[in-house]
Amino acid sequence: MSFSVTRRAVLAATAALAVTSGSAFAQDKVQLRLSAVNSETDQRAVAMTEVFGPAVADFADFEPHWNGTLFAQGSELEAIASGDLEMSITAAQELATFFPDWSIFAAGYVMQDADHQVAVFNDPVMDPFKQEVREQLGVHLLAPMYLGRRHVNLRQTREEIDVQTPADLNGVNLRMPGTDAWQFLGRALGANPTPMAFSEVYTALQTGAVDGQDNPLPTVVDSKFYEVTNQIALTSHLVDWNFIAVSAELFDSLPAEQQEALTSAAVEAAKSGREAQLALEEEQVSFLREQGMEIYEPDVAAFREAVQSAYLESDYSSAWPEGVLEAINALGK
Ligand code: KDO
Repeated sequence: MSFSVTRRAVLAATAALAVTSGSAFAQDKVQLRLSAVNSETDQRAVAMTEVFGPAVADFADFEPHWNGTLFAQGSELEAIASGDLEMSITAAQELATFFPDWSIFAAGYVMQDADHQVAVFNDPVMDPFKQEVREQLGVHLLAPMYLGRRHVNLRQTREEIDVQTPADLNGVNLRMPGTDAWQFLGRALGANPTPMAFSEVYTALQTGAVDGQDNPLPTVVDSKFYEVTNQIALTSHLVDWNFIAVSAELFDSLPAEQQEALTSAAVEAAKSGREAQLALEEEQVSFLREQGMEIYEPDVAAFREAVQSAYLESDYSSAWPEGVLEAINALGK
């Protein structure tokens, strides 16, 4: 039996095959390279890998690069702006180098806790801040990531330095991240801040190049800073947060349903990471004490008073738009 197969029939069969097999005819997936300096075991990395990546897998290839292996700390935003990177986990302190008014979100003793961060990020008060980042830097902020309560972590024993008030940090060489906003916070705490990339902190503590550093307990554990330090004064001087950031140009190129899927994936990942980080903060005081760390409460009121006064008397607060600090405070407890 002979039969002629028309060209139309072949094309129809091929198209049907492509649709069912999702092969070459399917839309190419968008590439999402993310660069961040935290480790792959940090809760932010776990959340992005286990929650965000799978949630966008239908239309995006999520490609995380941890430990600063793709871009150095603080260079990610410019990489996104120049089109060399699609995503990062950025910080208010990094955004403040481009937009001074962002320093309000990096100021000591302003953000109160994880819920406060979510409330502020989703409140209209934040809209002008997000808009200037989007319009002037080409970066779209998807969700806030809880990093945790930053404390003063020193090589010295409590017998050598008992941290009760900022006066006790006089002369202490405290590593702080590199931007001006971080250095100001180190001085407001009473210390001599040393700018240094996160990747160099362990060795600097080990060699005594610095006396201490400030990070949340989960970072002290994840980066094993407890191996090279002896005490933590629970100053809680900054309830720190990061932001899941994506190229605005890339985001705008996606169809609406993919924009919604990307946003909800980031929100869900941030929620997952926040809950994990809060649980770690609860349980790690005892873990760190088991490692021999002296952990204690200083005179937090004295630190709060000194730090808040330093900001209010500084050029930083003069860059804060009228009424924003009050609006942020009103969203807290
Ligand atoms: C740090 O360098 O101390 C810091 O905590 C600053 C944060 O903004 C963030 O970059 C963090 O490092 C890294 O994600 C490593 O935890």
